[in-house]
Amino acid sequence: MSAVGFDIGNENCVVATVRQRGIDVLLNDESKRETPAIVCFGEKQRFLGSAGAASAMMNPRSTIYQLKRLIGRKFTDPEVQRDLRMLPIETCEGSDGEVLIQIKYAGGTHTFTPVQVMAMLFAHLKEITEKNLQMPIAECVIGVPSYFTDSQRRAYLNAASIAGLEPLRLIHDCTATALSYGIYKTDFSNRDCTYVAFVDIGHCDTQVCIALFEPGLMKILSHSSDCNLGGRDFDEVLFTHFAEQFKQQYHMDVYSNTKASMRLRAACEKLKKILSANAVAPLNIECLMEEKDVKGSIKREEFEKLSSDLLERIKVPCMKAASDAGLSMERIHSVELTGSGSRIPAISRLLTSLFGKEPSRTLNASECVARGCALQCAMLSPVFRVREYEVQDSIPFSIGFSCNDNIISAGTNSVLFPKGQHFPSVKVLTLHRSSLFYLEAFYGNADELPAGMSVKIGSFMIGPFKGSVCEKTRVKVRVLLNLHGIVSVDSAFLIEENVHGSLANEDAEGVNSDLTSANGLQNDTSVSLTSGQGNRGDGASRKFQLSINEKIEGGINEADLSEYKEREAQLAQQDRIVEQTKERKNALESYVYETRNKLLNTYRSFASDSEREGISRSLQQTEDWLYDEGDDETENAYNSKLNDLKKLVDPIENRYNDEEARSHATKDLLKSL
Ligand code: ATP
Ligand code: K
Ligand code: MG
Repeated sequence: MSAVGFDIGNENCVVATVRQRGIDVLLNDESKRETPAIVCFGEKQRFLGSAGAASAMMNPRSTIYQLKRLIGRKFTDPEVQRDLRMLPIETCEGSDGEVLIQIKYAGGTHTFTPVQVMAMLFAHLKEITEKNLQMPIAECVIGVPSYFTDSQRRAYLNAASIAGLEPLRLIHDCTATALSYGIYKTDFSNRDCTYVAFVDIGHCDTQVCIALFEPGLMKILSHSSDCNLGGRDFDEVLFTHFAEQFKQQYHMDVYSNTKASMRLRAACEKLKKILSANAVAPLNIECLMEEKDVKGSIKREEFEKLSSDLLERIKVPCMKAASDAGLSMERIHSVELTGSGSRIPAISRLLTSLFGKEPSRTLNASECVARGCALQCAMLSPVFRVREYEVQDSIPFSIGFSCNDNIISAGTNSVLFPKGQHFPSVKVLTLHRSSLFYLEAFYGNADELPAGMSVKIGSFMIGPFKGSVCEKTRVKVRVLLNLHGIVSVDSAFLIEENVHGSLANEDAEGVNSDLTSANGLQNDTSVSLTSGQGNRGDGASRKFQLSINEKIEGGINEADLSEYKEREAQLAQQDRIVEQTKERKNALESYVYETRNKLLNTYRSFASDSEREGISRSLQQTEDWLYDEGDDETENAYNSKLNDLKKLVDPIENRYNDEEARSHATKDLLKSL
């Protein structure tokens, strides 16, 4: 058994597993620890991960990257539109408002949702894992940004399920990082409590959390983020700078040319990385466009000046996280800086002045999320024994419920799950209803959400009520904020009062049970919901289970999901066939060359002149065929050509083998004499 963790970055994915001793990061097909989050559709097959990155330049219009930006979002979302302008792929709006990606592939135009494409990436990561571990896997933990909404989280789960994965948890990236930091830190035990800030600057986003470490416990006090601030924004600063410069210098409009833009962007990213270690960096691109070579250079100082607005913006989520945690900067014991986007030296300087202490780099900046995910997977999986360690995460957005436009409030809160609430969490609502009703779930504060995200989560139809219920009856609804940070209505019961049995205080409408934390889920004893339909036995009241129908914003129904699964299986099968065909073609090619060689050497004295001539002719014909109509044939065609050749060559090979065996036997015989 193995516990698996996936970090799905906008640019790079990392896979980690927990084995007997410690956590390993797995290598992909190219022996790299990071796998590009790229899906590329070639002429006949898909290229995933590293292979996708290698084919991207050749297939710019059928290469999908930055998937994290599109999944679970609406096509008309201004942020999505802004991202799509940077991607050279064809897209349109689906019937549910989702993004549809149109790809020319295998002789036709195919339409995929971001969920389907994410599933392809998941399937690829699953394959990397299975190759490494040499066994099938399904259970895993997947990292998600804390700013992901309900629909984005559900989209990840759907993608995972299409890929045959069973996530035990979607865990916030920063929480995973904090876990991989905290579980090995024992020097905390001496203090009462220690506050640590985690700052992750990735490719497209910046995430911050403040964690409290106590012996055996880690509590996330706050999450904050800027989902539009990452390494790619620094690339864009350089891109704009040089595009402008080249306009003046070479009179070329890079923006007008897709390939030139892609190449300049890639060159700017390289330049930025060079500037992290050097005071000045050169830029040279041959034949950028209109057959012109371009040259330029930039100093680190100038780059920092150009990116001063971006740098300033990093402070915002840091200050917000501290203030949401109710902490002044002095009370934060240390700052852990992660994410490869954080390697720009100016970022460390900025954080040093903000927090009043230099950020540490105790953790492996690019692997800590995946490691934390793998650890969490081991902790959740019953087959692993991991040190007792409690993880308490908190939600970054308030979640409310309403019924017939009346907001259901919990105590002084107008929301059911206030921001900062620990989860998983269960709330039991008591409502008085006489017929079918709807509960609406929504984000309680639009300002907390990333710009452009809808506050709607979904609606839950409760009922119909069986038989005739004339008077308003008590209905108990269990609302769950689960381990993935997804809300749902877990169960609903109609409570039929026995006139004498009911307790006055239970008659009030409202939230009459608030069971928080992971343990709370098991300790939910105040309402016994396990007994199901029927008599409760004590004569006080009877409960009847009501059916629940959920309609989730941007959700996928079962029929579509199984269609996507089937489609993914077909595509995977198609890829396998293409790979096998390539392999058979190679086998035939090498057989031709090897045999030709052997005829001149080892087989020479075992074939007659006419045999040699005949075989040579066949070899030549096969070679010509391979270059001509046989260049693109089926697996069977290659196999049958190979068999035809073997029929001619085998008699000679047999003679040769017999002779070899005879001479060995003679030698052995001589030796034994
Ligand atoms: P995200 O977390 O936003 O989804 P990700 O996890 O894929 O994305 P990372 O792999 O953490 O992102 O970081 C990728 C970013 O780090 C890229 O923008 C890359 O240019 C940048 N980067 C990598 N090395 C350096 C370096 N030496 N100096 C500056 N930036 C770097
Ligand atoms: K990553
Ligand atoms: Mg990341």
